[in-house]
Amino acid sequence: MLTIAAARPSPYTFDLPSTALLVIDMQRDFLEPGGFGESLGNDVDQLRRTVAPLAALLADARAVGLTVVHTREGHLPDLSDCPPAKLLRGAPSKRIGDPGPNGRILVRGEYGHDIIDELVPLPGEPVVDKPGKGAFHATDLDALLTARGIRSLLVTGVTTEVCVHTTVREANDRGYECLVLADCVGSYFPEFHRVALDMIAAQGGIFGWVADSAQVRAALPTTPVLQPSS
Ligand code: C5J
Repeated sequence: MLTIAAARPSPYTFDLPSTALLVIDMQRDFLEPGGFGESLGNDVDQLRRTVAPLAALLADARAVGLTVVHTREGHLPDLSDCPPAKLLRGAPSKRIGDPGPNGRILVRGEYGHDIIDELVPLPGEPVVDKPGKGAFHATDLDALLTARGIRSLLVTGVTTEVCVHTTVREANDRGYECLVLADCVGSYFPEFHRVALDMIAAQGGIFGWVADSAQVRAALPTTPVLQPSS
Protein backbone atom coordinates (compact mmCIF):
# COMPACT_ATOMS: atom_id res chain seq x y z
CA MET A 1 0.00 0.00 0.00
CA LEU A 2 1.13 3.55 -0.77
CA THR A 3 0.15 6.53 1.35
CA ILE A 4 -0.08 10.22 0.46
CA ALA A 5 0.35 11.57 3.96
CA ALA A 6 -0.16 15.23 2.99
CA ALA A 7 -3.49 14.67 1.22
CA ARG A 8 -6.46 16.74 2.36
CA PRO A 9 -8.42 16.12 4.55
CA SER A 10 -6.51 13.02 5.66
CA PRO A 11 -3.87 10.61 4.36
CA TYR A 12 -4.89 8.82 1.16
CA THR A 13 -3.98 5.16 0.84
CA PHE A 14 -3.97 3.19 -2.40
CA ASP A 15 -2.34 0.22 -4.03
CA LEU A 16 -1.17 0.15 -7.62
CA PRO A 17 -3.15 -2.82 -9.00
CA SER A 18 -6.50 -1.31 -7.96
CA THR A 19 -5.71 2.27 -8.97
CA ALA A 20 -6.14 4.12 -12.26
CA LEU A 21 -4.93 7.50 -13.41
CA LEU A 22 -7.96 9.22 -14.94
CA VAL A 23 -7.19 12.01 -17.42
CA ILE A 24 -10.34 14.00 -18.10
CA ASP A 25 -10.97 15.92 -21.34
CA MET A 26 -7.47 17.25 -22.06
CA GLN A 27 -8.74 18.11 -25.53
CA ARG A 28 -7.88 20.88 -27.97
CA ASP A 29 -11.52 21.96 -27.74
CA PHE A 30 -10.88 23.07 -24.16
CA LEU A 31 -7.18 23.99 -24.16
CA GLU A 32 -6.61 25.62 -27.53
CA PRO A 33 -8.12 28.68 -29.26
CA GLY A 34 -11.10 28.16 -31.54
CA GLY A 35 -12.75 25.35 -29.58
CA PHE A 36 -15.71 24.90 -27.28
CA GLY A 37 -13.99 26.46 -24.26
CA GLU A 38 -13.16 29.66 -26.09
CA SER A 39 -16.61 29.77 -27.75
CA LEU A 40 -18.09 30.09 -24.27
CA GLY A 41 -16.01 33.20 -23.66
CA ASN A 42 -13.17 31.60 -21.72
CA ASP A 43 -9.44 32.33 -21.70
CA VAL A 44 -8.06 28.93 -22.68
CA ASP A 45 -4.55 29.87 -21.48
CA GLN A 46 -5.83 29.40 -17.92
CA LEU A 47 -5.71 25.63 -18.43
CA ARG A 48 -2.15 25.39 -19.79
CA ARG A 49 -0.50 25.22 -16.35
CA THR A 50 -1.88 21.70 -15.92
CA VAL A 51 -0.05 20.27 -18.94
CA ALA A 52 3.54 19.99 -17.65
CA PRO A 53 2.73 18.42 -14.24
CA LEU A 54 0.23 16.08 -15.86
CA ALA A 55 2.71 15.00 -18.53
CA ALA A 56 5.27 14.24 -15.80
CA LEU A 57 2.74 12.28 -13.74
CA LEU A 58 1.59 10.39 -16.82
CA ALA A 59 5.17 9.39 -17.60
CA ASP A 60 5.73 8.09 -14.06
CA ALA A 61 2.38 6.28 -14.00
CA ARG A 62 3.17 4.58 -17.31
CA ALA A 63 6.63 3.64 -16.06
CA VAL A 64 5.18 1.62 -13.17
CA GLY A 65 2.44 0.14 -15.36
CA LEU A 66 -0.46 1.94 -13.69
CA THR A 67 -3.78 1.75 -15.54
CA VAL A 68 -4.32 5.01 -17.45
CA VAL A 69 -7.76 5.99 -18.75
CA HIS A 70 -8.47 9.10 -20.84
CA THR A 71 -11.84 10.71 -21.47
CA ARG A 72 -13.07 13.07 -24.18
CA GLU A 73 -16.24 15.13 -24.09
CA GLY A 74 -17.99 15.33 -27.44
CA HIS A 75 -20.89 14.38 -29.65
CA LEU A 76 -21.79 12.23 -32.60
CA PRO A 77 -21.59 14.03 -35.98
CA ASP A 78 -25.41 14.12 -36.21
CA LEU A 79 -25.54 15.57 -32.65
CA SER A 80 -28.24 13.03 -31.73
CA ASP A 81 -26.56 12.53 -28.33
CA CYS A 82 -26.49 16.24 -27.49
CA PRO A 83 -29.33 17.57 -25.33
CA PRO A 84 -31.09 20.57 -26.95
CA ALA A 85 -30.22 22.86 -24.03
CA LYS A 86 -26.51 22.09 -24.46
CA LEU A 87 -26.72 22.90 -28.19
CA LEU A 88 -27.79 26.45 -27.32
CA ARG A 89 -24.67 27.20 -25.25
CA GLY A 90 -22.13 29.60 -26.69
CA ALA A 91 -22.24 32.41 -29.18
CA PRO A 92 -24.39 31.77 -32.31
CA SER A 93 -22.24 30.30 -35.12
CA LYS A 94 -19.75 29.05 -32.51
CA ARG A 95 -21.94 26.37 -30.95
CA ILE A 96 -21.51 22.60 -30.74
CA GLY A 97 -21.42 21.23 -34.28
CA ASP A 98 -20.54 24.57 -35.88
CA PRO A 99 -17.36 24.74 -38.00
CA GLY A 100 -14.30 26.22 -36.30
CA PRO A 101 -10.56 26.43 -36.96
CA ASN A 102 -10.10 22.96 -35.44
CA GLY A 103 -13.10 21.39 -37.21
CA ARG A 104 -16.68 21.11 -35.97
CA ILE A 105 -16.84 22.19 -32.34
CA LEU A 106 -16.98 19.33 -29.81
CA VAL A 107 -17.77 16.71 -32.45
CA ARG A 108 -16.14 13.28 -32.34
CA GLY A 109 -13.55 12.64 -35.02
CA GLU A 110 -12.68 16.32 -35.46
CA TYR A 111 -9.17 17.63 -34.79
CA GLY A 112 -10.35 19.86 -31.94
CA HIS A 113 -12.09 16.98 -30.21
CA ASP A 114 -8.88 15.03 -29.79
CA ILE A 115 -6.42 15.07 -26.91
CA ILE A 116 -3.57 17.60 -27.01
CA ASP A 117 -0.25 16.40 -28.44
CA GLU A 118 1.57 16.55 -25.09
CA LEU A 119 -0.76 13.98 -23.52
CA VAL A 120 -1.63 11.75 -26.46
CA PRO A 121 -2.84 8.31 -25.26
CA LEU A 122 -0.57 5.34 -25.82
CA PRO A 123 -1.88 2.33 -27.75
CA GLY A 124 -3.83 0.19 -25.29
CA GLU A 125 -4.85 3.05 -23.00
CA PRO A 126 -8.65 3.26 -23.00
CA VAL A 127 -10.16 6.50 -24.31
CA VAL A 128 -13.74 6.92 -23.11
CA ASP A 129 -15.92 9.18 -25.25
CA LYS A 130 -18.61 10.84 -23.20
CA PRO A 131 -21.52 13.08 -24.20
CA GLY A 132 -21.91 14.63 -20.75
CA LYS A 133 -19.87 16.32 -18.08
CA GLY A 134 -19.60 13.21 -15.90
CA ALA A 135 -17.42 10.41 -17.28
CA PHE A 136 -19.80 7.73 -15.98
CA HIS A 137 -22.93 9.11 -17.68
CA ALA A 138 -23.79 7.15 -20.85
CA THR A 139 -20.36 5.48 -21.03
CA ASP A 140 -18.84 2.09 -20.20
CA LEU A 141 -16.32 3.61 -17.76
CA ASP A 142 -17.72 1.84 -14.70
CA ALA A 143 -17.64 -1.55 -16.46
CA LEU A 144 -14.14 -0.89 -17.78
CA LEU A 145 -12.80 -0.03 -14.30
CA THR A 146 -14.64 -2.89 -12.63
CA ALA A 147 -13.24 -5.38 -15.14
CA ARG A 148 -9.73 -4.23 -14.19
CA GLY A 149 -10.40 -4.34 -10.44
CA ILE A 150 -9.97 -0.58 -10.07
CA ARG A 151 -11.28 1.00 -6.85
CA SER A 152 -9.07 4.12 -6.52
CA LEU A 153 -8.85 6.96 -9.01
CA LEU A 154 -6.11 9.56 -9.33
CA VAL A 155 -8.13 12.29 -11.01
CA THR A 156 -6.67 14.88 -13.39
CA GLY A 157 -7.88 17.03 -16.28
CA VAL A 158 -10.26 19.86 -17.03
CA THR A 159 -12.22 21.65 -15.90
CA THR A 160 -12.04 21.44 -12.13
CA GLU A 161 -15.55 22.55 -11.30
CA VAL A 162 -17.28 21.04 -14.35
CA CYS A 163 -16.20 17.66 -15.76
CA VAL A 164 -13.72 16.85 -13.00
CA HIS A 165 -16.20 17.66 -10.25
CA THR A 166 -19.11 15.88 -11.92
CA THR A 167 -16.98 12.79 -12.50
CA VAL A 168 -15.66 12.75 -8.93
CA ARG A 169 -19.20 12.98 -7.59
CA GLU A 170 -20.33 10.14 -9.85
CA ALA A 171 -17.31 8.05 -8.87
CA ASN A 172 -17.80 8.70 -5.17
CA ASP A 173 -21.43 7.56 -5.40
CA ARG A 174 -20.22 4.35 -7.05
CA GLY A 175 -17.74 3.63 -4.27
CA TYR A 176 -14.49 4.73 -5.92
CA GLU A 177 -11.96 6.56 -3.75
CA CYS A 178 -10.85 9.66 -5.62
CA LEU A 179 -7.64 11.61 -5.09
CA VAL A 180 -7.84 14.84 -7.10
CA LEU A 181 -4.44 16.25 -8.05
CA ALA A 182 -4.69 20.01 -7.59
CA ASP A 183 -1.90 21.00 -9.99
CA CYS A 184 -3.14 18.60 -12.69
CA VAL A 185 -6.70 19.92 -12.78
CA GLY A 186 -7.56 23.35 -14.09
CA SER A 187 -10.37 25.85 -14.53
CA TYR A 188 -10.92 28.99 -16.58
CA PHE A 189 -11.82 30.58 -13.22
CA PRO A 190 -9.12 30.45 -10.50
CA GLU A 191 -11.69 31.07 -7.78
CA PHE A 192 -13.92 28.20 -8.96
CA HIS A 193 -10.84 25.95 -9.05
CA ARG A 194 -9.93 26.75 -5.46
CA VAL A 195 -13.46 26.39 -4.13
CA ALA A 196 -14.14 23.20 -6.13
CA LEU A 197 -11.09 21.56 -4.54
CA ASP A 198 -12.14 22.77 -1.10
CA MET A 199 -15.60 21.26 -1.67
CA ILE A 200 -14.11 17.85 -2.44
CA ALA A 201 -12.04 17.71 0.74
CA ALA A 202 -14.55 19.46 3.05
CA GLN A 203 -16.72 17.63 5.55
CA GLY A 204 -14.15 14.92 6.11
CA GLY A 205 -13.63 14.38 2.37
CA ILE A 206 -17.24 14.32 1.29
CA PHE A 207 -16.32 13.61 -2.34
CA GLY A 208 -12.69 12.53 -1.96
CA TRP A 209 -9.15 13.71 -1.25
CA VAL A 210 -6.91 16.46 -2.69
CA ALA A 211 -3.10 16.45 -3.06
CA ASP A 212 -0.39 17.63 -5.46
CA SER A 213 1.08 15.41 -8.14
CA ALA A 214 4.57 15.74 -6.65
CA GLN A 215 3.35 13.88 -3.57
CA VAL A 216 2.04 11.03 -5.71
CA ARG A 217 5.15 10.92 -7.87
CA ALA A 218 7.31 10.74 -4.74
CA ALA A 219 5.26 7.79 -3.48
CA LEU A 220 5.39 5.78 -6.70
CA PRO A 221 8.06 3.10 -7.05
CA THR A 222 10.82 3.87 -9.52
CA THR A 223 10.74 0.52 -11.27
CA PRO A 224 7.86 -1.20 -13.09
CA VAL A 225 5.75 -3.26 -10.73
CA LEU A 226 2.72 -3.87 -12.90
CA GLN A 227 2.06 -5.07 -16.42
CA PRO A 228 1.21 -2.11 -18.66
CA SER A 229 -2.55 -1.47 -18.74
CA SER A 230 -4.47 -2.81 -21.73
C1 C5J B 1 -16.76 21.89 -19.87
C2 C5J B 1 -15.30 20.10 -19.20
N1 C5J B 1 -16.21 22.76 -19.01
N2 C5J B 1 -14.56 19.12 -19.71
N3 C5J B 1 -16.26 20.63 -20.00
O1 C5J B 1 -17.71 22.23 -20.54
O2 C5J B 1 -15.13 20.51 -18.08
